[in-house]
Amino acid sequence: MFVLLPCPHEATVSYGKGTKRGPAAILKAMQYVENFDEELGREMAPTGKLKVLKPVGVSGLESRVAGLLKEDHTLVILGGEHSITPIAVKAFAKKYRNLSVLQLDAHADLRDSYRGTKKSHACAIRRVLEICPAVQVGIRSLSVEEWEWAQKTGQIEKMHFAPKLELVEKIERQLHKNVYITIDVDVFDPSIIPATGTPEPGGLFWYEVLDILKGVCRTKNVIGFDVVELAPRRGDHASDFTIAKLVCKLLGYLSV
Ligand SMILES: [Mn+2]
Repeated sequence: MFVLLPCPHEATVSYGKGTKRGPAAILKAMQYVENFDEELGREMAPTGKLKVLKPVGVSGLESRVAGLLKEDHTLVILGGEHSITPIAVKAFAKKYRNLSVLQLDAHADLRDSYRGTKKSHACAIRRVLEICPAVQVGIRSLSVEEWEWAQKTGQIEKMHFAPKLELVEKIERQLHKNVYITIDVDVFDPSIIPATGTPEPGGLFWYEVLDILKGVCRTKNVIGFDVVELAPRRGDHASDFTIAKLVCKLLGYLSV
């Protein structure tokens, strides 16, 4: 069973606001995504195998995820801001050994703290790395402190910068057997997803992202994923729909 858990958390966004409306916009747009997929030759989200849960607040997220993992569901968390990821990963790490996180994002999110809090979305992957390893893809924005920290700790080896994306095989080699995927929608080029708080030029395009996800789903045990930082804007249906289709595509890659 695939379980969709909305977590419309918004507390530390630094620029454009509105990511608390992300989960509802994704779920609404998903109703209009054609479920048949020509690439797979079958439906992406198998009817009767997809359950949408009531939204959870950030304070209840870890225990909710832990409870759902007891039931062997494949969990999809819809954000909300990126700070929800380390909270979810904490629960996954208690169940799964050999866990890695695959982060698709424009930003490194490796700050130890940001604007006085360690729980900022700008610190999401630094917090994840306190739990398990992470491979970072599509990165094109980081501070000098993040750059130096990544050099010092060797994390730089697992950072794949947007202009020179490594082969999918290299990314796969750096991941452990069990993989949790976190997709910050700003990994995409702002020309296809303008609806996000801190857009960065020079991002990935639709088929580049799909190629990475397809490869990882084929070779790894993907045990869950989240999609964060969509900040819907009135009149911009394309961003909402693209992310809804991305969720459906991932469900399709994961359902065999
Ligand atoms: Mn980001």
